[in-house]
This record gives sequence, structure tokens and C-alpha cells, in this order.
Amino acid sequence: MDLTALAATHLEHARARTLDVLAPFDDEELRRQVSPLMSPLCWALAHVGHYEELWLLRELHGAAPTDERYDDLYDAFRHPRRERAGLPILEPDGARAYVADVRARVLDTIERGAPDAELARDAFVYGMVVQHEHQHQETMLATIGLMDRPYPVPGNGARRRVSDASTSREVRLPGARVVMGTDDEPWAYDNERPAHLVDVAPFRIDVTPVTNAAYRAFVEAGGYDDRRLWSPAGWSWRHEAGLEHPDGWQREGDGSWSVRRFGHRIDLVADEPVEHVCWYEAEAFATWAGKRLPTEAEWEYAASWTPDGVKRRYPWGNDDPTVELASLGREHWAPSAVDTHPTGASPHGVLAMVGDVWEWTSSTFHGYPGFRSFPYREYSEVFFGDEYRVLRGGSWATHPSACRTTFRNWDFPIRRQIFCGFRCARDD
Ligand code: AVJ
Ligand code: FE
Repeated sequence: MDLTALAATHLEHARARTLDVLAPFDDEELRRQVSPLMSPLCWALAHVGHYEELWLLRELHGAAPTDERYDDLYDAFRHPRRERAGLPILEPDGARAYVADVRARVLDTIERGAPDAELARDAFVYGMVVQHEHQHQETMLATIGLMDRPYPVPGNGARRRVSDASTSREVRLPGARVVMGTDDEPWAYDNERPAHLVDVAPFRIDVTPVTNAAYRAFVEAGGYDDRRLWSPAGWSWRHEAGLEHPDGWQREGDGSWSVRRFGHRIDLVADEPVEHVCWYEAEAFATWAGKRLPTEAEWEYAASWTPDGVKRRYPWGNDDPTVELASLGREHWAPSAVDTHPTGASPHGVLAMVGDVWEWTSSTFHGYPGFRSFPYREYSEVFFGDEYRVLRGGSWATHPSACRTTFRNWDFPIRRQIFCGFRCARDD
């Protein structure tokens, strides 16, 4: 397969989806600082264009910058998110024109191929830019999720089916020496490499992510008031932030719960995975359930390893995701009931590992043995350390091109605006 030939298609597909997400907004909304945690949407749009210009025009072909001021304005490391609305950033029209101009020039040069052999191998640098745009789309959706503005969600996030998921089921995985990471996934990031062996002791892992129903039981059992369930850091954050339930939940007069979803208030759906909980909440729930979070290695083992010792791209095998196999790419604007995709199960029978919600693991974010930063330190390496926790598996909002069983996401343990949930594990 010639990935460079496909790159243009991937880029166009990504852009159509970006513009689709932003279409409902007027200029004031695109420019707004929705939350100190998030960038204005029109900053994100121009940042996507700037990244593309940097890698696909300047780095690859030595093109001159469109405007040197953009190197400061759109560099995520120069200005924290909460300050970006106050910068002299491009207005929405200007941002749209800028990204269109960059794209037109990229499509002009794509045929010429890329002089840098390492960057261009398997069209890696194109894949990096494609995944970057999709990742920012997901971040845009998290931003939109924080707006108190009814966003026109297709189907209004309504549920597709009723299931009778029994969510406490778990499977036992025998101890094994398994391969973690990858050497041959063409668009894998540096933090997914190199493939290496890890010894995993026997453990049990939940067949599904923790559901709203299960999490509600924890809330109603007083889980948020029981200090013994929380780590010291978690307990202090729970108080500082006034956490009492997942973000967006609201207890109604009749004792039922509703949840805010893209500016709409809907009834809590019992058998969807719980969403918008921080790592500390996940940890407290797991303790309450007599379990713990899986390590990253356990998660990857359960998601990608067959009993015969073969590693695969996805839980179901190497075939690309479909709507039958997983909930990805905002096919629905919500996670699915946890047992919606039986054909997407891993060889050990674990469900919904890819798609639906990012799953918190117990692991901090570090480079694998032999890690080499490529092509720039600011994608992964500068984040390595004990401050971040790793999330795995992608969410309903994650595009398939930015999702595989080796893919690693990370965030601070206090964050919950992303589409995150978790599943539990325990020692055997
Ligand atoms: C991998 C999702 C943590 O959004 O900070 C976007 C992805 N890197 N632009 C982030 C990313 C550069 C990154 N995460
Ligand atoms: Fe970025």
C-alpha cells in the first residue's frame, strides 16, 4: 500500500470533519475562551494549519513561513491555553483562509514526494499531521462539551439500544511475557516505540468499562465522602474541586440523575460507560469495588495479545475498525452501551477496549526502554514523568487513524473534560 498516495485523501477527510465540527458556530463563539483549560476554537483551527505548514511545507520542502509571528502565537508551549483568547490571533475568517492556503500548497507539493527519508518513510510525517488534526478535533469536542450552548448533535446523543450488560464480569489472563509497543506500525508515534517484552503477572480485568449504573452506586453509597477510598492527593483534590459526582451529572428532584451532553440535558443511561471522571475518582471507585486500575501493560496485553502469543493492531484482529466492531470517530456522539460490540471483543473476551471512552490506567507516562524522540521532543518526551497518567483505547470521538492498541494518551490525574472513563482490574 502506498501511504503517500493515500495521504492527500486522509488530509482532505480530516479537514472536512474539522470544518463540520466548527460549522454551527458564529465568530464570537469561535473566538471565546470557553474554559481556562481549553483553547479558543479558532486558535485550534489555525494551530492545526500552522503545524501542517511547519512539517509539510517548511520542514519537508524548505518553504518560507507564511508569517513569522505565527511561530509564537500558535506554538502550544509559548502561551497557556487560558491566555490564548487574549493574543492577537487570527479572527475566524483569517484562520479559515490560512488553513486553506496551507492545505492548497501541501496538495501541490505532495506529488513531489519528500526529500527527508526518515520523515517520509511510509508517509510518517503525513500521518503525524493527519493524526494531529484528528486529535485537535477531539479536543475541540471536549471544548464544545464545556460550553453551555446546545450544540446540534446528530441524533442528540440518544441511545441506540437497551442492553442487559452485567458489568462486574471479569476474565483472568494468565501470566505471560508479552510484546508492548510496536516497531512496524507505520504511523505509530515515538512513544509507542520500540516494541519490547514485558512480564505480566496473572491478573483479572473487567470485561467492560465501569458503567454509569455501577458508578452511580458508588456515588449513592457515599463514595465521595469516604476518605479511606481515596489516595491523599485524590482526597485533597476531591475537596479542593468540590467533586461529588462525574462532571455534568445532576441529581433530579425524583432522585434520578441527568447528564449534560453538548449543552443538552439527558437522562443518565445506565449501561453506558461512565464518562468525565478524573483519575482520582477512578482510583477511589476501584478501591471501593475491591479492585484497582490496570497497568498500561495489562491493558495492552488484554487488548492486543492472543492466547497463542500473537500481537494484533486491534482487539478483534488487524482489520480496520467498522461500526460493528467499535464506537469510534463520532459515529455516534456518545459512548455506546458497554456490550454493543461483541464482535469487537479481544481474544480473551474483553469488550469495548477500543472506542467509547479513553480508559485511565494506573501507569505514569514514560518512554519505553530504548525510546528515541522522533521527530520532535515536544510531542511526547517533554511530558515524560510521574505527573501524568496514561489513558488507552480511544473514545467515541477518536478518529480511527489516531487509535490502535499501542496508542498512548496522557493527562493530569485531575482532568476530566476529555472523554475518559475506566475499567477495573485486580491481582489474580
Ligand atoms: C496526545 C492528546 C495529549 O492534545 O496535548 C496535540 C496531542 N500534541 N498537539 C495533546 C497533541 C500536539 C496531545 N495528546
Ligand atoms: Fe497540537
